[in-house]
Amino acid sequence: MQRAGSFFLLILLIAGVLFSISCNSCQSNKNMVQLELYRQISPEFDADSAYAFVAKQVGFGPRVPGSPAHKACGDYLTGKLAEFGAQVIEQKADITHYDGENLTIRNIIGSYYPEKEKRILLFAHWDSRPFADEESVPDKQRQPIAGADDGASGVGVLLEIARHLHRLPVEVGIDMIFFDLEDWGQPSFAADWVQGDWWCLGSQYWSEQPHVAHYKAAYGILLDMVGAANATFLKEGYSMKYASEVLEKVWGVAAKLGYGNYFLSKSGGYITDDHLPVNQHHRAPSVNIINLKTDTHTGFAPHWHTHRDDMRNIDKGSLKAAGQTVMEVIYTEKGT
Ligand code: AHN
Ligand code: ZN
Repeated sequence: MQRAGSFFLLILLIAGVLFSISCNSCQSNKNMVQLELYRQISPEFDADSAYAFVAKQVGFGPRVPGSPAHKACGDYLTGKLAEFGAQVIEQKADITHYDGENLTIRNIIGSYYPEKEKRILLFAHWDSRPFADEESVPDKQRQPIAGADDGASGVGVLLEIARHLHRLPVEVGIDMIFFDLEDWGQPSFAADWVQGDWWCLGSQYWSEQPHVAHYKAAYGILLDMVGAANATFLKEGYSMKYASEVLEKVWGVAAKLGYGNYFLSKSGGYITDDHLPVNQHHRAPSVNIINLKTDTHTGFAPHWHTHRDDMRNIDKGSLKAAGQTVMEVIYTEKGT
């Protein structure tokens, strides 16, 4: 019986349609297998639209904090969130970096139904790395990257979700945060290593000083590097440690939608990323949807922190899998 059930499932998966097998009557009647189609609740995530939002960001040039491209892209993102009906708050803070450089953090926050108590936090980083330290040639290592996957992809998916939130409401409050200064961690070629947590400066700041006093969300979802072809979203370590229920919920929804080939039931390493301070400061138990690899020396895709992280690496199938899954999660969430 089980073999027959698996056989059916395999065939149907190949057809690209997800079925759930209701097998209550299997024991009494060997030939009775009921197949039930999972009906998607959320509106159709448009991967072409998400792709265009990624391309638009990359078109500004590297979004290195302090640069004109960074300023222009930040203005674009605040404008889009406002256009899509969010209440926009910009959080700015001056910090001094490991190299003594003074930088201003610009976190961009878009809120839907700010009056609602039950909230879901969706986040990504919008800055791009000032270095390509995974390049082998020293000259190339000192140039900023385009950051199509690393940065722009997560923000592009969230903008597409914002576009839908404007048209069709959800039952819960949503906060989208585009964090700044995630990716200015010390480069591998740094001569003197300065002790400190130099990654995720925007999310560290917000986690300590949230835009709303005592902010808490029911849960949070980070999208980091969700744009490359054949992305594999492994179960990242801190996500399992701090937010295992959220992780099972999100991965379960992905499986029901037929994206089990992206959201794998396999654990990945612990990644210092924007969800870490959010979890540590108890702002929301948060998971990281991030493309992790087991066959590269970095643990990330081969284009990570190189000049190959440009639009050639962006794949609509991966954007769709990540985007539709997150949309289904929020559109099926009940308000209390
Ligand atoms: C570390 O490599 C320590 N963190 C990776 C976080 C990251 C960088 N995500 C994107 N770029
Ligand atoms: Zn990065």
